[in-house]
Amino acid sequence: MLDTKKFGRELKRLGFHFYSGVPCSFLENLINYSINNFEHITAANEGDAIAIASGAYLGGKKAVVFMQNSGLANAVSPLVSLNYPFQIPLLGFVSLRGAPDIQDEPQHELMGKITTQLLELMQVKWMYLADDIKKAQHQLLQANQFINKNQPFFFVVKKGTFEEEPLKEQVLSFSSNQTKKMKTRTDQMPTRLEVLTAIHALQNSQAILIATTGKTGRELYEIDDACNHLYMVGSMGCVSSLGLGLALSQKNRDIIIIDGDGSLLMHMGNLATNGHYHPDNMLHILLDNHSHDSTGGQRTVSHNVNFVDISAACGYKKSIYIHNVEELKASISEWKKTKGLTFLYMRIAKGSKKQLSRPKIKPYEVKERLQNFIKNDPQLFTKGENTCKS
Ligand SMILES: Cc1ncc(C[n+]2csc(CCOP(=O)(O)OP(=O)(O)O)c2C)c(N)n1
Repeated sequence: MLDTKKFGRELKRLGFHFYSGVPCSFLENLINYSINNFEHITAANEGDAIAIASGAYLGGKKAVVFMQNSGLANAVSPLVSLNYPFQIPLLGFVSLRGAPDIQDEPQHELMGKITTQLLELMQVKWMYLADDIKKAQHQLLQANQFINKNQPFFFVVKKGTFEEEPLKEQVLSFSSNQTKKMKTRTDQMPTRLEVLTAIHALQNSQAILIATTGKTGRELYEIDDACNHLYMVGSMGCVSSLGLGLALSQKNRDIIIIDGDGSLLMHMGNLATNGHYHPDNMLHILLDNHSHDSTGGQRTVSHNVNFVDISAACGYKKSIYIHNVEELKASISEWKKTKGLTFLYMRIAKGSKKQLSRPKIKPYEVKERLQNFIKNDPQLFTKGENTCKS
């Protein structure tokens, strides 16, 4: 068995300071160590844990994710469409429930057989974690080399690998809504392009704009391809999780997330995680066109959902219904002064312009450019302009 404390200290020595995941009983002791000792974000879903940790990585932290192998299925979309194209490395620990040599429950049987094949299919390098501390320390050094080359690396963890590590009393924090403004008049229903243009014009020299999957990112790219932008080309639904990890690791920057109704509905548990950790420097804007506009305008079910109520109930400090572009501008300007985790909800028209280009810059280039922006901020700005150039 591994001495969990020794192993945890080794992770720390190698610079892994940020942790996120969803628990599994096979990983219980390591996760307890992480909760007791590290910055640990409990995610609602393993895919979001991947995105939260990836955001922290963008913000300069070496990050670790924990998950049961059943949750590896939840993590497939971000692993293949976020970590792979953006070349974002994470260290993963995935349990091996349903291993062929143990008695386990039927729901784990198939995943137990295919866990390592699934990692291989996703081109994620992996090893079975040794249960001898000397060997495990050596394996960590090997894994670290992959991380240093911008490649994710996963340890597959068998039952009984870690010695007992009791969970200390977890201090519960509560975040409560302070301002909730509901719909009071007719919506202006501007186009997404008009709204994105307004948001883009209002950012300041240290803000980072993250645009959700589909046409939101493509339209932002058309407005301006700046080094403080990130276009979330894949991993639909994970934009605010990426933003959360980034906001928590870059507390002096404004992190502005532009979400879509289809995307938000896909991972609505994020709202609860965001509300609980509630970084002051995060602004979450939802542009609701009641549709999956990017894939042909098919209706979502968002017409039946009150996102202002939901975000408020999840602990966003402010949840505000925005009726028109002027209100949006006023709320963003106000937020820049007062901060606090804020949700701005806005109805927009369906549709976008006919010839909409796609980012020519590769995702990993966007990532590198953003990392440079985070490191060198002022130099990338031309005096008097409010966006940075590549
Ligand atoms: C996991 C996943 N499912 C489906 C898609 C296909 N897809 C790309 S954008 C999109 C619609 C997104 O809808 P919404 O967030 O409301 O934004 P809108 O297109 O309306 O701007 C879909 C379904 C995808 N990229 N990833």
